[in-house]
Amino acid sequence: MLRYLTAGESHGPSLTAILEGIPARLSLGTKDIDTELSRRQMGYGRGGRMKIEQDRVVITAGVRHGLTLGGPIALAITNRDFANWQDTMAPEAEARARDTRPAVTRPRPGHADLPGAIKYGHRDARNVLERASARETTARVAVGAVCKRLLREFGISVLSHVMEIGGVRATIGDLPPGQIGALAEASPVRCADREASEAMVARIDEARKRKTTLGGIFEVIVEGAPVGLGSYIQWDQKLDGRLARALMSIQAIKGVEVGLGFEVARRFGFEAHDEIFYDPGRQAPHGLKFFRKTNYAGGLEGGMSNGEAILLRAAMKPLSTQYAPLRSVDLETKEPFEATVERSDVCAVPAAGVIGEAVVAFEVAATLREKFGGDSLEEMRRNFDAYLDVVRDF
Ligand code: EPS
Repeated sequence: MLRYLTAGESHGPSLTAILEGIPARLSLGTKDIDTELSRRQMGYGRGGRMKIEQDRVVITAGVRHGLTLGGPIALAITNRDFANWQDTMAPEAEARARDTRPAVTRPRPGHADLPGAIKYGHRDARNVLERASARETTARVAVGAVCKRLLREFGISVLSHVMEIGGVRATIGDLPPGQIGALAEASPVRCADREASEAMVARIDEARKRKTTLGGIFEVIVEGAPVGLGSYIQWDQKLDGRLARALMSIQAIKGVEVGLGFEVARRFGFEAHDEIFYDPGRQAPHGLKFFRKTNYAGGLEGGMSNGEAILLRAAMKPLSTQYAPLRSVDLETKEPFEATVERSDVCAVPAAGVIGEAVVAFEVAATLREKFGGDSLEEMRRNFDAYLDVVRDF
């Protein structure tokens, strides 16, 4: 079983993740992870914090001489900003007397502040927001990077691109996923449509001027997944359900679509399903001779991968921390208030796409581990190859 946990506060000393279930003998270096961490930090619309942080991983367990050992892998990423928050975030009781930052008693609409403070009995919403913060996604991207490394061994790749920011929509057309990915990497908002990219940047500038924030939509594409990951057998084994939960669990995500998504509800049945064809000479990397000419299902049927590309989209709300805040009520005085200025990002949709890749990579890797098992990479590969032989001859 592949599983992970993260720990860490936004302005605490560091973020930590433990990932268990990666087979032994997978080649893994800090570079594999750092590349993904820096991709998450880019994107037009980020705030001042990203100038402080230069996320780098330290692998503290599970890897020796560049190869995984088969035990839990522990990953740590230092928060450079902690240097400015030591007394505020120190674990020691004595530090409280030295902390000059006032308690956070003004909950932001849309943030975890109010329900979190009531639920955990905190009078200072800092005790909530530090963990609820999207800074936590750094640890998830580190985990996702290891999963991507494993997926690559089996010819599976995961990429993302931004489709919409603040109502500005990209037109992508029928480009192959690899090209969409490459164009997105070259765009300041990770959008494959150059014109839309520029309009998105202008929209972000407008939002900054208006002291507000913007959300948007990104798409994650998984290429090369073999047919049969996930299962229809039980509700919690359905890959589409697991992917939707994973994406929805990213901070600020409010909607997830698979394939056609909500559009499928507006069509007749004959325009909603992907007809099945067979070509005995087909040279698919995963061996499947059956294929589709459309991909309305987004590569998922009956909770299983069907051999086509997996297509997922997620909608992100505008960030709740704003320079011109919405109306709220002070937790202590119960008085209404309107203004507190907080450092914040204007738009984090480009980063959210990278995080989407990470959580999707984890779920796909988890189903791959479930299906093919193996304690070492070699054993896992033998099981995988034996299955592909069956798929090829089916
Ligand atoms: C965040 C608020 C901002 C963001 C942060 C998420 O941080 P700060 O309060 O320190 O200015 O920059 O995102 C990150 C630090 C990150 O690494 O993505 C929040 O409240 O969620």
